[in-house]
Amino acid sequence: APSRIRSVALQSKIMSAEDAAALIPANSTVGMSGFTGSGYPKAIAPALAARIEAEHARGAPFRLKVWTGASTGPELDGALARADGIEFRLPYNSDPIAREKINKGEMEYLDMHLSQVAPMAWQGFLGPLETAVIEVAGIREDGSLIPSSSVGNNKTWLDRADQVILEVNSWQNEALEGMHDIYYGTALPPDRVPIPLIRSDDRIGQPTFRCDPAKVVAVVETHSPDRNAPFDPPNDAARAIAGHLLEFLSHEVKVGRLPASLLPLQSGVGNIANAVLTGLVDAPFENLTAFTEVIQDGMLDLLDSDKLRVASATAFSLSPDAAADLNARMSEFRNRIILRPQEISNHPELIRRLGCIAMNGLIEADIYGNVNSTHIMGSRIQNGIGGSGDFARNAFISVFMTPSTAKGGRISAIVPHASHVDHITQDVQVLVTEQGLADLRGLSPKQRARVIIPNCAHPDYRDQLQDYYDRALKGSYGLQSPTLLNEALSWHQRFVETGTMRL
Ligand code: 0RQ
Repeated sequence: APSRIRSVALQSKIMSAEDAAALIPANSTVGMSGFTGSGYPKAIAPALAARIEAEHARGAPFRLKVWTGASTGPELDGALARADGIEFRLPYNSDPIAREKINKGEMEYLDMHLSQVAPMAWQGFLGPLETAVIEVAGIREDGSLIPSSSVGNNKTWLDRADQVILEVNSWQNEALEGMHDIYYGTALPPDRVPIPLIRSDDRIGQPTFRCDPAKVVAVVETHSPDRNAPFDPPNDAARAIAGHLLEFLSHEVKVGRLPASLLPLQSGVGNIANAVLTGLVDAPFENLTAFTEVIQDGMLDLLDSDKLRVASATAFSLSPDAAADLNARMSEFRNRIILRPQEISNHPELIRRLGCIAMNGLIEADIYGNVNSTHIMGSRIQNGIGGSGDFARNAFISVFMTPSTAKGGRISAIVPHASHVDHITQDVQVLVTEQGLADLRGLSPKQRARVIIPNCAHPDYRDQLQDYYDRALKGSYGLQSPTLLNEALSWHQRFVETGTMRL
């Protein structure tokens, strides 16, 4: 008998990915595992895409509502989007083919706070969930499931779906068993109770998912790697941003506003966030903890250096090299990494109690510190808000960081008026670019503009911003947040028309 499937009852459900995909009803809702490029179903999703293409070829409608933890891999979002098999997608996407479909208006996309997906699925307004398709690292004798390299919303999909399809991936390390903490104490109001987690490394749940064996209609065996893109080595801008931020944190420790071991770190997706973690390896902080969403390469470096004591997250998000390294040394890291459901890893109650230091990337910020994390030129989705809102609003200190320009300098990341707002000024306390850092805490909008423009804007755009602000002080309807309504979005319009924001 296959060693990863220890439940005799479920061994009888083993079948091919094609046969399992055939069990998914046309035009239904599927809750898939997957968070960043880890733990998503790698055999059933492409088999499902092939089935959808065949159905479309004979003129039959077949488009699914696809729910996940966050982004997945090319075999899932890429294959299903290419087959035109997704009618509606939530809550986060970074796949280029799916992104293109969304931006062409061919796919509906609901971009949600990641902590809210599970409780909102339970509220019921998202509709029924016919099928859960979940990658696991193994099935125990009693039918309970050993989670894979991401937890995401799997607990909720398994509990809520009418039928369950399991993909048992033997590529995933067996030493993952025992690393997870699956908390079953959540309920909808009025029955909600406090979540008993006081420190990042508390374990409050169980190591496995429960799963009603009667709901399992298929078990598929795979041996396929997670797919995460490699990180770029930190460039000058990333190193400068990390430098400014580490200097700020040192200063906060010196003046007694942060303890010497800081507070639990949250670090977002992308190269800059990864570079900051790498920078922490050489910084003078010890005994760090992380209460975050994803464990990326820099987080493993920090664990390796013993600067980071423990990391709590919902998923790994590692480059292929780092994933191979982790797999080879999983038992070393086992007791220092805890993977939780995303409704716990990103829970506002816990983030506020722990006092996380949130560090996230952005698309653009305006001179008053409103942050756009999601939309290019106000209308094209990049990825989604992800967990940045969960953390930014509830953090002890909420930091946003970005290179000061994009697209070879043709776009300023600091603009007169954000073309879309994900994080309002109240949720943005520190803004960092390679030019410098703006500590916005306690500042009014006009005071914020006076530090953001000189500290954060690129020299090529600084005068242009200052000129806008000076004229807004004279021509604005009101002077709380001076705005020239007919000019506020003119930088974006200029880029759309001429390919640059420069005058
Ligand atoms: O485009 O890929 O075509 O080159 O956006 O930008 O500079 O590589 O930065 O990888 O850190 O991503 C906000 C997208 C930044 C990310 C965002 C273009 C740029 C490039 C990527 P190309 P960079 P990063 C918890 C936290 C929301 C979710 C989140 C993100 C591409 O951080 O998705 O925070 N955040 N989750 O050229 C036009 C601008 C631009 C721009 C950047 N102003 N105009 N294009 N780009 N700024 C973790 C999770 O939720 C999983």
